[in-house]
Amino acid sequence: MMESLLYPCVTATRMKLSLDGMWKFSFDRDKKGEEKHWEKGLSEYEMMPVPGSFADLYTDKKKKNYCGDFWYETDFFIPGAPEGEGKEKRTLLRFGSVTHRAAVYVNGQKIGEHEGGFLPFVFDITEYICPGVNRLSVKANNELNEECLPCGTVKKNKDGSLTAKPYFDFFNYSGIQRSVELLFVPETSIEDYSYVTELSKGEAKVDLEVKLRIKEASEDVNVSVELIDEAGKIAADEKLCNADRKSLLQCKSKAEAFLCEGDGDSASGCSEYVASVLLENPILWKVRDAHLYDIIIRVTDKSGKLLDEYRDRIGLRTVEVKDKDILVNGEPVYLKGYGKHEDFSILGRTFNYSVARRDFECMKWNGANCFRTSHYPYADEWYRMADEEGFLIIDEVPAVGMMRSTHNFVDAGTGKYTYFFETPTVLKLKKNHLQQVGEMIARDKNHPSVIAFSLFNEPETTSEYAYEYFSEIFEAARKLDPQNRPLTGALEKNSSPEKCRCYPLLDFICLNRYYGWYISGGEDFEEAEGKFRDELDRWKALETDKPFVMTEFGTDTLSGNHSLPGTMWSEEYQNDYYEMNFRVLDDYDFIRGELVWNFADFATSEGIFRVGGNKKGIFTRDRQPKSSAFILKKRWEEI
Ligand code: EVA
Repeated sequence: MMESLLYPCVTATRMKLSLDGMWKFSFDRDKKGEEKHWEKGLSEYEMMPVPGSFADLYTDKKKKNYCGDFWYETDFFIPGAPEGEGKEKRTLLRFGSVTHRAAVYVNGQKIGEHEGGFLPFVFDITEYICPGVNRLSVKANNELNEECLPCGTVKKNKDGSLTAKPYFDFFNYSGIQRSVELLFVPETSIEDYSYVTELSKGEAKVDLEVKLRIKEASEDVNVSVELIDEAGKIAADEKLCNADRKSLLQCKSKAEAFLCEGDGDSASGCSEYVASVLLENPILWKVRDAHLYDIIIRVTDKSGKLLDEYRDRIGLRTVEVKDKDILVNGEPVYLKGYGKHEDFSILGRTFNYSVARRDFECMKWNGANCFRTSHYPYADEWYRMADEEGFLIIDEVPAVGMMRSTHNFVDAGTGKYTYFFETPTVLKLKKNHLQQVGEMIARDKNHPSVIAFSLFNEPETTSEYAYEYFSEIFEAARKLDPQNRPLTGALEKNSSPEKCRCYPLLDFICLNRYYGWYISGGEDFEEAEGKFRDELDRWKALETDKPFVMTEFGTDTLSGNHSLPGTMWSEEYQNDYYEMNFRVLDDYDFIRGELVWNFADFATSEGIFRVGGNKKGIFTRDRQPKSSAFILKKRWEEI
């Protein structure tokens, strides 16, 4: 059974302990670590920060670009529980992410594996630990292939070493890049919860569902939920319902409600509790005007003894796509903002509160309201911050590189076809893709900031094979989100209105287009506008009745490089490019958003197309504005 992906919290019944710090670290160049029993203790090692991306900490190029197996190790201390206490707690080990895959050992015993480098995983280690010092070892691997996300390949060098060859345009940062925690949770515990908001005049109906893990199937428990508003008041009176599901649904209780048992799977010791809560004059979560409620879920036994308590923050809002609009709380919203990366100098992809805080500050400064987590789910904290700030997120699974090319950003416009979805590897790839869609939605479903899930970036969508592949992915995803959010994916230039087979699967259509950069750039810039208009006219002619969002458009720009007239790589050229692109977008009413590429300059593999990384940032890598930031500010403050 998959352990709960709920964000860790400390409450009356739950504790957590951070394992972040300096861990032992060793590259395993010959992949002999297991044979040599490194899980029983590393004999040779250096120290490495956790969380951290190892690449940019090194001065040695072989180490920076290391590809293969590598090991981490740390010790943690478990205090002996006083008699009678702690015995009924389970100890869970949670990794925010390990890129791209991990095998985990506690005290030399393997406790599990996880595939995918951008989502959390949790193991129950209760049976593997003892009071006193315990050893935790992780064998990680950062190789790329076509069966796992994100896609790529590896090159074997003469000396036997490997070099990652991504089919994507960002550096293959790796390591234990997010926090590691021990969680102490009760035996009978809250596994998961979800909520769906429906709005009608002056009222919000909130349908709650709580999943419990019950220690003994026969255990009789009560589940209650309390919503607390920003003033610290319980948002409405209490009303209990302790009937079966039918009478429960008729029972419209107020903000503090007892949840009643639904169709749980008691065989697995898991049961579901549901309730409908009716709030009068709810304070809604709005775009850039966030209001949150604290939610406290409690499980008690029949005598009233508290068994488990979980706390979180939720926002009441609805999202839907209707006609050509994206509606939040029934009102059309125009998405303004960025495709981003988790990327910063030295830190690589490590989550850092200060960097994230600065990013929100910059985005707010120039009037943005949205970002796409291109090209992978970000650390939990990004979403929590966006919830507080009223930002909208298009949450993307790491399905990037589904075109066999290490320069796909260039090949995207050429009509090149690589038979990606006609290869036997797609069966395993699909399994991994489905798993990561499942984990992403399980993790992120309760964030009001998340308004859509993006299930791919720039795959080859022109074949029947691609259609079959993605039909399954979309069908599966539609069953997973209790809030039934819009699903989308970002299409590259080869996915033209005539050739793309997959756009009908999307609730709104996301386009990545570089007219004036990869297409008709430089001396040919004058032709770019006409070509861009021509394509949008052809989309319009399809009468899809769906909103479109530009999810990428931009130019590489070296900060401080000036030229009059604007020439490629200069700040003036970036300004000319955006002015032209905006002129075009403003003429098409089905465009419901513009997310420019990229928020900031970011690291990539080395190459003749990249000068110290991708320079399409509106901000430099250290988050200072290029001059186009002011153009966006002016525009977005007016829209
Ligand atoms: C670019 N183009 O060329 C971007 C890439 C991005 O960084 C794309 O989706 O089409 C990709 O990852 O700058």
